[in-house]
Amino acid sequence: MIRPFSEPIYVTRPILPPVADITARLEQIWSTQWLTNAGPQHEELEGALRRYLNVDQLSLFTNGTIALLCAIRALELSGEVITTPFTFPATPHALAWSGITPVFADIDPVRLTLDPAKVEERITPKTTGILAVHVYGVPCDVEALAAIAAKYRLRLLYDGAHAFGVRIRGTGIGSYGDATMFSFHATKLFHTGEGGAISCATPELRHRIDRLKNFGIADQETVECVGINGKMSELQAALGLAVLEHMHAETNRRRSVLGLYAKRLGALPGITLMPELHGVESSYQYCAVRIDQSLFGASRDELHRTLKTFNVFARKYFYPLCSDYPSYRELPSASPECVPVARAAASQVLCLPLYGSLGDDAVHTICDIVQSVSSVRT
Ligand code: T4K
Repeated sequence: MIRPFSEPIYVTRPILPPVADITARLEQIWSTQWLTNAGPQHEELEGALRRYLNVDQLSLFTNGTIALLCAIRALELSGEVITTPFTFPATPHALAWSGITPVFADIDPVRLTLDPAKVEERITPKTTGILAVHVYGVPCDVEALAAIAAKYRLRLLYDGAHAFGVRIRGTGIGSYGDATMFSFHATKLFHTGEGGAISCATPELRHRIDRLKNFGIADQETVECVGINGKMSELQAALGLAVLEHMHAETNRRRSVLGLYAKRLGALPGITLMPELHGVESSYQYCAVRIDQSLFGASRDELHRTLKTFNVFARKYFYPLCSDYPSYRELPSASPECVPVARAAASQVLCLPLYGSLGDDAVHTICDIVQSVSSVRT
């Protein structure tokens, strides 16, 4: 008999460095009395992350969504931007908040990222860019999207909220397209509590982004453009520097947990794990599985409910589809026949718990529950 967990098991848990590491950094902040506005912790973290992510230009932000808004403005996107419905609300919302119409295109059935052929079908004279998402850290087809962007002279912006540390044949994921947003929310592999960043292709774009996140201020007597406050504080940066020390251990442990899931669940009928693409280093952000009810013997929702009864809080990222939100469902591109692959994915995907402090015993128990749901019905 499988016993429920005595404590809730969540989809993720943040890296928590020893409190002493944070207080040591807080003492530095206290001694300088410098709390925000590109202080020493901020500058140190920006440099460290530029190296870690293997990107030339990086700008830190107070969260990923504001970062996305500033990138959209810096790239002068307008009119229509093609994006995926299979994402977190922040992606289409950042477009809508910028007065842009999100145009949904369907996704690739394996990667679950934008399908380049479907993107091309959605281009109109009003299209100014593509906002693609590296879902669960699985990279988009970056070459195909770059070719489309070049052919139609579109801007290419990536939402890399899940893609911290992903590399394609050694190249940092943030080096693709015009710019990439990273989220450093507490639920992310690397985090600063709340936080984010934009990596971008040129120093000129970086300069514009830096201006936009600081009210457009160029100097004490010059305000160059309509900016906003998107700055990361010294406290956020200090947490990030402490968290960064643990990345190696965390990714190793997550790799091992994912390996255990793959070993236990990989051969079960009706369960598919996300693909490992050749030459791609993963972000180990989520353990997403797809449930094919006809083979598994139970639906994704039944599995989700059963896991809850054992105190396991898996998550249906991303259900419902963004194109089904009241704010977007009247858009022509949101109609169900336009996004059938995304619709199927949203009904099948479940993110199982994945984090460094999750023990092997817990993973085995979660797999036992999954197996029991399947075997009861088959
Ligand atoms: N683009 C994409 C593709 C994204 O996924 C996101 C954010 C963004 C853009 C926007 O980036 P930010 O502006 O957030 O930087 C969470 C996060 O709030 C959100 O950042 C994230 N995506 C999304 C995928 O997940 P919820 O509503 O699922 O969070 P919540 O509070 O239910 O947390 C999930 C689980 O994590 C909890 O059950 C337990 C654990 N947890 C959570 C928090 C906040 C902790 O252990 N500690 C914590 O402090 O959205």
